[in-house]
Amino acid sequence: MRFLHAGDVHLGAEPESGTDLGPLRRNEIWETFRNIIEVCEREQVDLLLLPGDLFHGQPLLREVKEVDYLFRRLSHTKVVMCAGNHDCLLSSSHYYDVTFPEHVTFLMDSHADSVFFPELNTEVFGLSYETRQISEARYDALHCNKPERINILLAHGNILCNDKSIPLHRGVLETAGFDYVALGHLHNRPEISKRIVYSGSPEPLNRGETGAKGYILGEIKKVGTGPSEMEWEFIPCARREYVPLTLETTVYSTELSLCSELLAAVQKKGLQHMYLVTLTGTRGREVIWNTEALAELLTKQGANVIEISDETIPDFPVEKLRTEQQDTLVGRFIERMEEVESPELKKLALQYGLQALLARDERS
Ligand SMILES: [Mn+2]
Repeated sequence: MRFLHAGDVHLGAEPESGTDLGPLRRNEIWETFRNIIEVCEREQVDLLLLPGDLFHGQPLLREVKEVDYLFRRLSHTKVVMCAGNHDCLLSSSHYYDVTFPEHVTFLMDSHADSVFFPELNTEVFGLSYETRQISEARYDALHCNKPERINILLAHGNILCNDKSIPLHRGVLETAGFDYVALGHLHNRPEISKRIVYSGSPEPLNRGETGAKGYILGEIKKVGTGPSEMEWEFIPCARREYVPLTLETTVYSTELSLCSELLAAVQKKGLQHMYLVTLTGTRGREVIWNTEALAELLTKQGANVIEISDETIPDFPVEKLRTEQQDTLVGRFIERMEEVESPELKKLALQYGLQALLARDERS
């Protein structure tokens, strides 16, 4: 039985909203979902698992119709889905207004339910959120009592900590007899175990979601009632990633030199990605990096540099100051700082202290 697991698609979300990228990102999330459907069709995947938050919020009627249209393009794949906290089944939900085709099972009940596919010898369990916050551990009572079947659970919640979603307990899930637990809710794909898996979201939804994003493609084989054979892999599919980039500057750096260094790094990794740049190292004492102008300059050249944070420190000629200003406050300050044991602390204390003292000198 071959399956594709895609949690937290968040259709309708608009990451980077308010910028030129916003509308693009909104469309790209839809395109990625369409691609996932195409993968299922092309590879004749048996089961598509959507464990919640297919939509970012309450979907519009026309959006549910789009999803229905895409589902109808599947000639072989069975779909099992449930609603998560973002697209929870409020009584006014437009999920109720569209009848998905027969090969789609929406587990709409707010308590655990299941669907069995005899031709796949597979039973899929799950439930839907009826409200955004649920504190009841609704998955904990589940136990598979048909070990001859492939048993799968779709679960939407946080297994790492309590965040007002349905609490999930690793120990309980591990002993409940599931061959595979398809988790949704955490977008960054924390590794849990071989059979308890977060797919993460197929597109990054905010700047905290760095790195590759995609879905899980796997296969489960079961003979008899023993443990099943299973393998899966993570398939990256995001149109763009958030890529953190660190650039070390020196006293010789200029705005134009930084621009060309950053542009080269961006071109190497790919112009499509969205870059979160951190400047570290030192800078000339007279320099203040204009990070906004720098980002703008890079954007004009086709690089999506969406954030630059400046952690550089001004370069002071400490040794020179110490000998030349022995008898002044500056010299005495440098002497005293020699007593600081931690090198990190010493560096920062010197930086802030000299900045303050020398600025005072320059004013007088
Ligand atoms: Mn969620």
